[in-house]
Amino acid sequence: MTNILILGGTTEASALATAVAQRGMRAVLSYAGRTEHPRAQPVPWRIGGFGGVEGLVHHLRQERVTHLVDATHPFAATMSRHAAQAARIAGINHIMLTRPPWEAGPGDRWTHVPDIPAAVAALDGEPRRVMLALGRMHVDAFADQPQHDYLMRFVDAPDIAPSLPNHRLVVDRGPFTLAGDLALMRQHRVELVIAKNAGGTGARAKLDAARALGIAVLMIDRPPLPDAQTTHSVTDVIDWLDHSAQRGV
Ligand code: 3Y8
Ligand code: NAP
Repeated sequence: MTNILILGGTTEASALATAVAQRGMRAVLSYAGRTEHPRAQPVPWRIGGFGGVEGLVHHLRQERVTHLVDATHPFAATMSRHAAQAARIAGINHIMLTRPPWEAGPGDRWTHVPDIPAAVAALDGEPRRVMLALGRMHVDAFADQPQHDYLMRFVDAPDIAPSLPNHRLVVDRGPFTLAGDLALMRQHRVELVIAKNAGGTGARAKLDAARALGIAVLMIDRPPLPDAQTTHSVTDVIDWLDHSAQRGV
């Protein structure tokens, strides 16, 4: 009996949950619990960490999970590493559903940096109006560059105000639209956008808006992901589920 655990938190994870629900397959979608009101799903969902690799192995065995689909965000590198390790230890089927990295096109003014610290270092120099579209978890790193005027976007209102002296905060959850991000960037006279190379469609709008407005982008490249079976397509995951279920594994 196929029993799927989807590690979620992305547009693709939600699309997969819809596809498996439509086929009447047994699945649970898992959130870390980073946001106050995560999107409801058409399959049962759970919220909270597992307690490292050991905790995840225990969960997989206790819940008799047969297929682990890691559909987390490309920057959720710890979760992805744990998922690959735990699936191997528990001896269950495992696949990663990711999205291709964004690539600069005509008119894009991108500078690639390898990680968050490099993005912070790249902000040395004169004050600028910077859109920090990285969410809440990495904002404190930018305290080393207090001279800029930051526009930040969080999913939830923070309990305590961010420590950056000159900042404005927008509370909004994606997926975002080109019209919305054009208006936001014009309103705040954004001069530079800092983004993670998340890929996918939900966070793309700010890049299309930056291109239209001729604004430079500091693009943070993805952390390395485990060497595991990977696909970019929900349909491929469904085929993988059907195929391995037929093989009775
Ligand atoms: C809790 C689940 C869906 C999934 C929607 C996608 C698209 C909209 C765009 C910007 C960039 C950012 C951030 C972003 C996007 C989708 C997707 C995506 C980026 C929710 C969600 C959870 C999270 C966690 C949250 C992080 C933050 C990152 C905001 C739900 C809405 C910046 C990533 O406040 C916090 O602590 C937020 C933390 C991790 C990164 C960070 O470092 O702050 N996502 N985002 C998941 C969990 O608990 O397991 O609440 O419904 C999901 C989505 N956010 O089904 O509709 O697929 O990527 N999420 C980035 O890409 O840079 C916003 O503002 O332009
Ligand atoms: P992370 O740093 O890779 O993971 C840190 C710990 O959070 C994990 O070890 C695990 O705790 C717990 N965790 C992460 N994802 C989980 C999930 N889906 N279900 C249950 N526990 C989870 O992860 P992150 O970058 O904080 O991302 C957390 C969530 O936000 C993920 O669902 C991810 O898809 C979503 N998200 C993240 C980003 C981003 O920019 N990082 C963007 C959009 C969405 P234990 O060790 O206790 O098991």
